[in-house]
Amino acid sequence: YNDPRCRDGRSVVVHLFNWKWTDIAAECERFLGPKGYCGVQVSPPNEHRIVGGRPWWERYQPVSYKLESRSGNRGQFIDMVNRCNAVGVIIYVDAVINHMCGADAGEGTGTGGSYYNTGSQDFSGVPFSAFDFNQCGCGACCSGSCGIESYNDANQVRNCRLVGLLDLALGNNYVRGKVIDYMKDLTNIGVAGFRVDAVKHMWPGDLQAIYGSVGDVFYANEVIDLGGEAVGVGDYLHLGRVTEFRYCNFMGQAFRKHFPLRDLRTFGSSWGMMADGSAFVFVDNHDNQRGHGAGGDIILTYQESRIYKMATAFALAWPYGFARIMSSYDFGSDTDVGPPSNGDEIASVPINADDSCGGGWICEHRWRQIYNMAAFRNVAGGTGVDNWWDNGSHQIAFSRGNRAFIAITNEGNLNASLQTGLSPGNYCDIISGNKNGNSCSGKTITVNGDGTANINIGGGDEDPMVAIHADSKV
Ligand code: AAO
Repeated sequence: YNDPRCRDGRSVVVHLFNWKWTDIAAECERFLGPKGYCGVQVSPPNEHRIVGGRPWWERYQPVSYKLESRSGNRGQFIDMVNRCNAVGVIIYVDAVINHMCGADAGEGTGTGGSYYNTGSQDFSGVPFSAFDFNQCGCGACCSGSCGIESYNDANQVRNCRLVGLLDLALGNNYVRGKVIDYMKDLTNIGVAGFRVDAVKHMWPGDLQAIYGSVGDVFYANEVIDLGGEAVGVGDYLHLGRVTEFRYCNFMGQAFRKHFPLRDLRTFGSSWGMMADGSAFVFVDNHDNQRGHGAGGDIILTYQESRIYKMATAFALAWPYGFARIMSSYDFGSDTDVGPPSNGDEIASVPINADDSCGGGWICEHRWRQIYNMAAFRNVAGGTGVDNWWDNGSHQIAFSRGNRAFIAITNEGNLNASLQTGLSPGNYCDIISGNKNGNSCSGKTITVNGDGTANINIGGGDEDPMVAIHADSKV
């Protein structure tokens, strides 16, 4: 369950949040495959509720397991999986299996035309009825409001309604069977794994039974654990990788200078995070970039692009966890607003001549400093950290074995002769430019016969860091 199943030494996945299937298929072929990305996490592909104003979060309110969502239909989904797989890019599905739509939804029709009625708890497209949900009034859920009133009560967390969403009784064989059928349908199509939503709100035993039937694919379990609650990541470590939300906070604290970068020398499980082989890591996700879920102001996002690129470069250079890049659309300060659209239809992502995106799509994964660092992570492979250097404060440098080297300053100019671990030669700095054949559009760094190089970075540079690796030799 923990193996991400990346192909050809690839190591980084991208969350193409709310993209259409047709656009993702094209993006695999024209960009993700060529740049060496491992895969894509896609938004929930199942039929969902249609909420007025089309907020992004309507995708987290299932109405059935038909593959008919705002991102496209079943045929488009299958075509996307096939075309991405064909260029070595795998697909993970965001599986929303803890609940159906909000109890407040009433009667309606989902994106695939299925009728639902939350009063009678009927979901005709599955079908589910009231027997298939945890009921309140101290049946399964024992809280006055039917909702989760206390995160210190594991029964409430798992049996009551997360933000009012009708809570599926996953202990019930019929319900499990429907969920298993949905997930198997996806793996049969060629999906390589799942990001499983709201895992904290499901019993480990229920998930074990479901994953056991779905089979041996990749599972990234979403559990927000910053400590101090009845349910934590430790309950799920046998079920695949688990989201490490402390990582987001540490990255925010480090690059906002709440502590010196020097301290990152030991960054990893000794910081109270889970073991390297269990961790699913990211600088921000679709919730905490907009103040949903846990995090708050400490989280770094595209909206503070300079330190966001610095934190992402460190994250991709540092050998801890399996890494995901967030690819956003601009939401300004509206934390509910859905993706760029033409009416109900999600807009296609226009690509500019400089590889960036237009039309309100941010496409962090297309920022040179980020996609080149994804390649850096591939080149570094399984090597460890060597040649650590720091100035005692906010300047650091290290190599990954003899494969790759990075230096970052988050305060002042960095001018030093540093050991890079690399073989002698000229290297293209992949932060300031791209290598094209034997030329480099950015800075060139010379590694001397003894592996040292003069590193000069201005504290006020657009990107105050340099990175070179075995494949960036010019
Ligand atoms: C929408 C509306 C609701 C409405 C509902 C039903 O916004 O007003 O009641 O529909 O009609 C997303 C949106 C929701 C949306 C939902 C359904 O974020 O706003 O509700 O779709 O459309 C918890 C869960 C975690 C979850 C997170 C958002 O544990 O699993 O809430 N994330 C996933 C998805 C997310 C999605 C859902 C689940 C639902 O990624 O996009 O919701 O499918 C604590 C707990 C966390 C808890 C947070 C927030 O965190 O630890 O477990 O996350 O609270 O409730 C400090 C603490 C930290 C704490 C935090 C916040 O930082 O250290 O632990 O404060 O209190």
